[in-house]
Amino acid sequence: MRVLILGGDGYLGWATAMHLSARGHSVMAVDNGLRRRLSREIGAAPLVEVPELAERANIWRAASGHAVKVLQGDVCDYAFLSGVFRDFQPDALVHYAEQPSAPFSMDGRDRAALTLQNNLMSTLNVAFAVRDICPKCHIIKLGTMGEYGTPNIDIEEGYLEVAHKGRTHKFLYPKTPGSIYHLTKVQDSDLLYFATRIWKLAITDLNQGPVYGLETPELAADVRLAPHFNYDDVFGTVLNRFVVQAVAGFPLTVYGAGRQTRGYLNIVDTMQCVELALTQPAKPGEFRVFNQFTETFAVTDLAEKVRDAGRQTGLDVAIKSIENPRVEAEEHYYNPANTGLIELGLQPHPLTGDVLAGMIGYVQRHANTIDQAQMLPRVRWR
Ligand code: USQ
Repeated sequence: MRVLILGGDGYLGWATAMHLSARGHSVMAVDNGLRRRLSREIGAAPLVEVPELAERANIWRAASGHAVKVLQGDVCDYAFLSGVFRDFQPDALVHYAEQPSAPFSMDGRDRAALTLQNNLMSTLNVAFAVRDICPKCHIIKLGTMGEYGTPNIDIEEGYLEVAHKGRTHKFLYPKTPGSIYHLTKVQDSDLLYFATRIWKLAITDLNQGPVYGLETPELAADVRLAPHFNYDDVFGTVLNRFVVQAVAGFPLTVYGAGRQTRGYLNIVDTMQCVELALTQPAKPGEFRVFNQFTETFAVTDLAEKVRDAGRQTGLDVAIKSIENPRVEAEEHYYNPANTGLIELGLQPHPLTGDVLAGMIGYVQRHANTIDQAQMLPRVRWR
């Protein structure tokens, strides 16, 4: 298939580009460098500086023999995006081209506006480019489990059947997001649901939980192909942060009571899920939603797992609860469904001691680059 990856330079975008090209798809990765620019702006260098996208594509080609075409440009620029569609004629696209950080979106009016503008305009442009240029192109959009929030009932996959005054109707599951970033993901899901009802586009929404890890099989070819791995308070996700904190000898920063529970997955399972959605696409007019995670953990469960794995490798890891900079429930019911991707064939990689030991080992090899100033949270929700 001809697969367009929007946001192909990010933590997940580049790994996806290599993964799909290794499986024989013709892949084009598009990126405007927003993620690199924003992390530079807030002084959050990744653990390892990875080469620019075009250079990574050259390294990948030399190491594997597989080509990834690369284009620099902004998905919010419709003239640019429609040109890409006319030239490349994708059969499918994976839309990662969004500002992905909840704390960044809560850091004042301008960053909230950037998040809204970027995430909604990129999604609107994708919908129009598919409708007007490649109407058969299957859209795979990265959503988030955080769209649902933490309701006091079971979370279903995408939809909820509501009985009201003797009649029933199936609605998109009601959403209660907890940051401006998560709110934009609710809004772009709504926009794309609209595009399936009115224009009969074929769309899969992958409601993903926080991702951890960095060891994809492609990485073995050359260490410079590693994902863009941030561990700061804005772009780093919690487990990746805890592993770096453990190696740095910094107490693991559990926010508040630490019973906040989320659905997590290893980056290798993200690759599997995207590939399964690609090879078994949604139908025209279908807005198909999957909850993309493999296991649920409270923050304190993760901290304890990292502490135990650290001890096995001789690290003395402390855990410290600090004041929660976010507004979120710290004790709540959480029971989300996630059978859809399993039914398509997902084989989960659970969070084992070996997985954590692998992550700790990688971070230890780069421990000299760790910046202690990235450990404590700087952005407050209120
Ligand atoms: N947390 C801590 N200590 C830390 C960092 C985070 O206790 O040092 C807590 C947070 O308060 C939160 C949980 O860990 O309760 C998860 O935080 P996170 O920063 O790993 O994840 P989040 O901000 O929700 O966002 C990440 C990605 C986002 C994706 C989302 C999936 O950045 O792109 O959409 O995970 S989900 O969380 O399911 O919405």
